[in-house]
Amino acid sequence: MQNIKENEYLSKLNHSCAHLLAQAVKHLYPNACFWVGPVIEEGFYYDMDLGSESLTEEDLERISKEMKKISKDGKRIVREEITKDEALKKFQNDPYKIDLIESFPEGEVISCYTQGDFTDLCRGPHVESVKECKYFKLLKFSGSYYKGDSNEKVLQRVYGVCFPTEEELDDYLKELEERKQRDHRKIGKEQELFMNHELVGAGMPLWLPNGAIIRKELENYIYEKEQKLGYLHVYTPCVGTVNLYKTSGHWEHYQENMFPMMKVDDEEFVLRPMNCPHHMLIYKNKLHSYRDLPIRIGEFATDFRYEASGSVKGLERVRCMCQNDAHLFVTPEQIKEEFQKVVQLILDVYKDFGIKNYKFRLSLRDKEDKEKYFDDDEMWDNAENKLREVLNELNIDYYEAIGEAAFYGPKLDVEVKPAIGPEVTLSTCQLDFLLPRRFDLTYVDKDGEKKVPVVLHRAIFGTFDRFTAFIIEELKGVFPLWLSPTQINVIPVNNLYHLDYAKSVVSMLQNEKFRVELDDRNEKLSYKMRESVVKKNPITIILGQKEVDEKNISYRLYGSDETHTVSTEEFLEYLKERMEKKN
Ligand code: TSB
Ligand code: ZN
Repeated sequence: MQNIKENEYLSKLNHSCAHLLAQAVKHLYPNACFWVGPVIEEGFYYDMDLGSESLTEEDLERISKEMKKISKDGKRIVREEITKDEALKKFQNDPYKIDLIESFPEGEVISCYTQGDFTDLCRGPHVESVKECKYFKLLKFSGSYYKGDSNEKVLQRVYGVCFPTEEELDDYLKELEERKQRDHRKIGKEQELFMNHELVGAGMPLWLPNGAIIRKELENYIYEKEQKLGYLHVYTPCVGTVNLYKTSGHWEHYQENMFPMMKVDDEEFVLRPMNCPHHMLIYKNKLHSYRDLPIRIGEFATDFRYEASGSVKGLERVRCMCQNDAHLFVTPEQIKEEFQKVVQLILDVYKDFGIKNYKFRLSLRDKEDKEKYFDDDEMWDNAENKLREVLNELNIDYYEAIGEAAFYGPKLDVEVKPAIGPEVTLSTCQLDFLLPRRFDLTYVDKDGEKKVPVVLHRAIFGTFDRFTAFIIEELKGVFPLWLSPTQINVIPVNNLYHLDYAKSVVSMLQNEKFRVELDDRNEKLSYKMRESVVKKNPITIILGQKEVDEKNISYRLYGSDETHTVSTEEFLEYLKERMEKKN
């Protein structure tokens, strides 16, 4: 899917279609008032106040029909420039537009666009005539707060998309359907990977047994890799005192992302949003010489972050998450090599999972934003230049984004695209000159002088939550053997004659630590085989008289109708090979 905002004509077309939507709504709901109707990556939306009316699917149909009628009529879209006073007069019946107009600086020329009986305040540009907005689809509607503020009124937001040709619209709708099919929330429910419950709370998913198997395997996988790279894993509490987070600077710069403070006896605690402070204290627990560095402290650490209730999404954006976190304490001379190793680890992991579509983003501070970012221009310039230098030396292809840095330093983020919704950050590697200073960390250098180490914060999976969401979608719910909750499904052809042998095969495989299921229901063989495919079991074993007599195993692989018959030893050998080759 191309980004509509990045294509000039598509952008204009969708913007005009948003006006067309508003015009049709105005015909059907004469008292409707409108807030904003921008173009987004996948089309457009318009926020509107329909009084006490709330929309239904049928309403969308009706609105859509009206839009078609207006489009057919083919009125031209005409631009007009007016003064602020004229604008205030023109839109006097629409409090939302008045609010907008009042926010414009004095003396600014205001433009509006008219098509037939409808005029909208708008910067433009637009297509020439509503006729061009012929191939559109209203996709969905939702509630949205006026100005995005939860204390304000709830408006109705209608989403749509428009293309120049019917074919492009059809292609998009087909692709959208395909993406909905692999949405991790849908697959998560079908395969019983995770659930949510309002009594636990929004953004607090519960991992079900099948999901927990995947998570455990991911933990083992990355733990083994990190161990080989010299990481030392720790366990630390998922709370800290307010003072800990005051020391780190989170309290000052990150509080809006945190759960509120709670008092226990005389102490003030917070649920931690990050683990860096805990790891800093672990570093500080001992004296260090330059010979000890790098020290790499890793943890699968639970964090809590305040995310807006409207933005939480399955496992992808949660309020309780588990980071695959580590903090690397290094000397300035070691930054480049350690950074390179982290990038290499990210690339290795992506290769194992077949992740090919990703972008590196160099996330920098916003110099103007003194609230979000620690105020020390020299430190920031130094960190950003150093990171840029490292990335250039490592020949990494990246783009820069202002205002995306952590409050303590710039980051190299890896962005991926979920099935539905905007891009998210998966892996991250961050360069920090600040926190070691705030925690008074030191090491004794070659010359006997005490120096301050530099910290690299890094998370390869990001969080287990987000990574799992992503691979569910990437793999469309078809997990490789090593990750699959059920690895092998065993079906006896006839329970009367073949069940005993089937049971012996199951226990043999369980002894070899495979996750095996036995389907001994009194159902038809063809039915059970079909169901095994629906459940996306990587391997289905079918055992009949021939297998019983010859002590063989016949199996089918997911996605193939071919049956292979082998001895038990050969089968185990085959399994071993597939388990080792992660991808
Ligand atoms: C890497 N202190 C660093 C750490 O040492 C840190 O917390 N970085 S972070 O803020 O970028 O978070 C790490 C990763 O967590 C992100 O790259 C992202 O993949 C993941 N993440 C962030 N917010 C959420 C969320 N709400 N739900 C799921 N995963 C999230
Ligand atoms: Zn950190």
